[in-house]
Amino acid sequence: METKKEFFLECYELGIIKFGKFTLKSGIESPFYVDLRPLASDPRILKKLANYMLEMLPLDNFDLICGVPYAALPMATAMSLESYLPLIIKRKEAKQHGTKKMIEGLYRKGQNCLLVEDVITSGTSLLETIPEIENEGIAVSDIIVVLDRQQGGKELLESKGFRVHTLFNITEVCAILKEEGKLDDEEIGRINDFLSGNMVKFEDPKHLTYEYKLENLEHSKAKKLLEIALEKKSNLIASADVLTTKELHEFAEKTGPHIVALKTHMDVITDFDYDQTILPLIDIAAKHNFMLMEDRKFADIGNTQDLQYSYGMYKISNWADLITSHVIGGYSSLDYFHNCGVIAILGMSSEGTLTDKNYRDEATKIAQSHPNIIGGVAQNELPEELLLFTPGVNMETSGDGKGQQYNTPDHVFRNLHTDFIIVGRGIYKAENPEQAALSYKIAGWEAYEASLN
Ligand code: BMP
Repeated sequence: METKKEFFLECYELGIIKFGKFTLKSGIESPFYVDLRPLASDPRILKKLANYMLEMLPLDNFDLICGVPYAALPMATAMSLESYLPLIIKRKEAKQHGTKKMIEGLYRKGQNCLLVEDVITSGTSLLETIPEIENEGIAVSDIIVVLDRQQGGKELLESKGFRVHTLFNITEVCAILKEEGKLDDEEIGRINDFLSGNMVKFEDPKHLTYEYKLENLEHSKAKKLLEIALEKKSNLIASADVLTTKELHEFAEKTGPHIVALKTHMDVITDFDYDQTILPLIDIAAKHNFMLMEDRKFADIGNTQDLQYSYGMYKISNWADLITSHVIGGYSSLDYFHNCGVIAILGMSSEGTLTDKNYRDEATKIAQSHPNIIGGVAQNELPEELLLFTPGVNMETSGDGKGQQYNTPDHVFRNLHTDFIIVGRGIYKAENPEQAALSYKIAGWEAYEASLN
């Protein structure tokens, strides 16, 4: 049988609680935000929710059931269907014409109504609702609430003589999420502070400098990348998604002075030839002091990745300083990437990507613990021991019509604390790619500097 904890985790997956910094209606800043409306969009969960709540109640005491509009309306309806308790509907505003009634449905004076609420905070909205029901001659003795934010509402209503039943409270929910590794101690501390009435301090973590990372990261490829960044005052990686060796070399020559790395998809080069394509590219990289990053996105078992990395016509291990790899094959699938820095694909920039929070969290754990991994490709902030590489950067447009989603350099430095921006079409499709590379280099560096303050 499913436990209450398992049921909560199912609900949580619908995105009903978010942690971070939220400004509430009252203007107060809260470390969490609750919105239970998504529960009504999953009929299976809504039905289970109704039964969990019904099990907690002395049902014989009630003649009617009523939800506080709007979020609790579907919950009360589901409870009515499961228990055969007749439903009445409380309006938010009285009808402008006709009966001007506040309560709709069939009821008689003197009946006892169970009130259903989604979230209880201070209790004031319930205290406003109850008299409107009582004015119709209906009694209210019990209130059932899905989630108690533990901000005094339950106690206030109990002090007025109501019985308040709660399915979950925030402390219990935090304990479950902590156990599941979905909340860390710092967040729990902030929530506890908030619940005990203290103003919560949200220190906006400052972006760590390249100097700091250079000192603290150990992998030689990470260090090299940071050294180049500081030397060139650039955090730009140009993505050379061109189709011929000639275009590749020209692009590398033009952008070379402004970039820290050139990212390639060698498998799209139509005339690829190891000696013709790779050897001159290595020289260009040395001349302009940038690293070579093969965006191979490995996604297989260790043995296959080992073969793909060193054999076949691309012989990636011979020349790539950096490679990208999914971590979907698990920790040990990454063991064979020697002599390069692995950048793990943690979150993708494309619309509808399956890299949801749960995937990203698990993938990030692997990235943090694997010595071959120096950072991640992601669209969210990463732990400080990982370098963050952000593609989906373009200053001209917000998408490409094929699912790519773009942000500006300013956005990704300010909000994601990215370390390196990856720009493809913004540069190689520009009229003057060299000039465009310089513009992205300047924009990226200015955004980095601004993010430090
Ligand atoms: P563009 O700036 O032209 O959209 O190119 C982005 C580059 O980054 C492409 O080479 C793409 O394969 C890569 N990329 C991405 O866009 N999003 C991701 O999540 C991961 C990527 O590697």
